[in-house]
Amino acid sequence: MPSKQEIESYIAEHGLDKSLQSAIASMVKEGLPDNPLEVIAGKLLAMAGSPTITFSYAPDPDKFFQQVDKVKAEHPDNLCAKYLEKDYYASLTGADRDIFYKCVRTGIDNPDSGMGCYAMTPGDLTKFKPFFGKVIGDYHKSAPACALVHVNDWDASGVGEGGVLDLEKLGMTEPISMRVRVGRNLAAFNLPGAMDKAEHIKFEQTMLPAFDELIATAGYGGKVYSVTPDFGADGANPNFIDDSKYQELVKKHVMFKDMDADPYLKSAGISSDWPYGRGCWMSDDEQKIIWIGEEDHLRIMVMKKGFLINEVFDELKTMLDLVETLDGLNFAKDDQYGYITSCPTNLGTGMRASVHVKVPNLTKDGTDKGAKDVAGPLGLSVRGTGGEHTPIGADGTVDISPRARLFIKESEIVEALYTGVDLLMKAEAAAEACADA
Ligand code: ADP
Ligand code: CIR
Repeated sequence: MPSKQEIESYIAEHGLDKSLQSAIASMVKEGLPDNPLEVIAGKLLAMAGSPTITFSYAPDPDKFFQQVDKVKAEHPDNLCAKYLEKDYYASLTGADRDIFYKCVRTGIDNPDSGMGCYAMTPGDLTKFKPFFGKVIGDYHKSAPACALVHVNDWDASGVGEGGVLDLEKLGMTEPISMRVRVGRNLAAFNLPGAMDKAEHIKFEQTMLPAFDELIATAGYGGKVYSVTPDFGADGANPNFIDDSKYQELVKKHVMFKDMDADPYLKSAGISSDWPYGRGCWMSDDEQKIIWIGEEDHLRIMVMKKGFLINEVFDELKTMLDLVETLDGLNFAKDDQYGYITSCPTNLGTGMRASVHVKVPNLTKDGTDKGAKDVAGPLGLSVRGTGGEHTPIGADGTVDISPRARLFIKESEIVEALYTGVDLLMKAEAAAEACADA
């Protein structure tokens, strides 16, 4: 351990302000621990060159489980709280407990969470399987002991009529907005919750040559839009856009919204260092988009207005095949759960296939409740027109998508969207007939 004198001379040389600032900045990022003074002292000691002293960030089991038990009792639908076990938590030590705490903290900070946890590194699902296995099995199959193995399968030749999913055939008269996205993460990086500012910047820089290749590819082109203020020691960000351009892209559903405003992401550290390492690439035709630095390293999507859902699906598959060949992009996969995503809800396919559909009669009260009552039993999620946790459109437009992502084929997801739209439109027509009667 360094002597008091060594610490004092370190502070004299580097400035107390700078040392404390760094310790406090990390607390602002991570949230206030139970033992702030110890953590600050630990950081000062570490800065003074002591590699041996580390203070655990995670709270001790008795203290933590006072909170966990309260959430367990009051929010039985919170899967994180449901499967958190004191003995297991206590069995973890050192860095493992710290990482595990980071994974589960959001579900306890936000008792109304449905899932309540995120992986911090690609290996967490395996390392903390006694917890994640149950949460994943329960969410995806209502079976905490579920041992199914995910299989990816994009062959949609057998869905609809010869692979065609035509919304006009369901009586849709106006083209609607369709979007299919997949979440992907690079095996070589921490997942977003554990990335620091330097890693966010490094990740963005890693993506730039890959984007250059896309831009040079016929049928893609386009450009990169980034909200990263600068590349730190590497200087200016050539793709930086100002706030008004960012807002314009959010309005067009091209860029994602301010992650820092999402309490679930915030307490998981996923929005940390916002807006560093955040941006997107969009093709010339404005239909192909890749987000960087949101809840997953990459969200790869195709979005356009029309009637043919299979077209969006096929175009995404073609783009994904190309992206997978790009240098340096090795996607993280799990032997049991397929593609690894931060949130266990997205595992497997990482796919959300959605349409914006107008259901004014099911949303007469101005909320999504009526639409959810109908959509829920059909296995469909209802979101607002700005995405998750946003309100529905003033004209009764909602975002609907199949809830399933894991232990299901990609082709089954788009098929489920098509049949789901059909059933929802029928329920909307019935609600209209009821209102007219
Ligand atoms: P994700 O779909 O990646 O899980 P969100 O639900 O937050 O995340 O949606 C992200 C953005 O995509 C939001 O701007 C949302 O309105 C937009 N979006 C989703 N589906 C569609 C769609 N079918 N048409 C237009 N925009 C969509
Ligand atoms: C929850 O547990 O309710 C939030 N963390 C949101 C989970 C689902 N959505 C998501 O990951 N995009």
